[in-house]
Amino acid sequence: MNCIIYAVLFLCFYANVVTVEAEPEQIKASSYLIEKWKQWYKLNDFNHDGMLSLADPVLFENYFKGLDYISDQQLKNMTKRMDWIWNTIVLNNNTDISKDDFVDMMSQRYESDKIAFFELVRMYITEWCGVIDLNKDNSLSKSELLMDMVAGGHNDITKDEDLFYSFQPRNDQIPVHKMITSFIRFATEDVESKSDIFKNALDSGV
Ligand SMILES: [Ca+2]
Ligand SMILES: [Ca+2]
Repeated sequence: MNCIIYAVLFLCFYANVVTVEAEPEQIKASSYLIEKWKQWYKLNDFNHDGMLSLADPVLFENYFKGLDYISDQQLKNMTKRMDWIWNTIVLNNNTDISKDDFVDMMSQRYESDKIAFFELVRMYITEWCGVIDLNKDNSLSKSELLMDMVAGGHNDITKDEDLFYSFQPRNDQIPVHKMITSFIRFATEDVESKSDIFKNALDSGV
């Protein structure tokens, strides 16, 4: 009888050891995701100098400063959001970042905490929509999206319009929530067979 008790205790102990020592599943970023992060980098390189730096959002903001119908308050709001996006998410408080370092940073964020990474991407695109949605109606009109693209150095209007229509807008408007879910898919989805509006647009050379 004692032997059986000892055997049971041993098995319980062994099971605990195995449980404690089991390695947590390592989530590695797929080559498909890394390829998309490189496209994300290029998307943000507004001045096309091959680096991401504060010069990129400055160029973006200067485009809007030249427009008569953008109020001082709108510019102030834009600058505040852009500063946060760049310093917190894109540059991670560096003055500039290379493509390789950007990909390494995203990989490290993704692999250390996938849920936190999803949240980071959600905050990124939500803030972006706050920048683009100039009239704050929670929708992006064609002119709002096109201004955003041109201000960001993506000057091929035909391709920018293709991007707009790929969202299948209703009444010529893209709901902000659709933009947010589409970008989250782009920056976090590693299943290649899933449709991806941003990936398709960037593949076409937007
Ligand atoms: Ca740049
Ligand atoms: Ca709007």
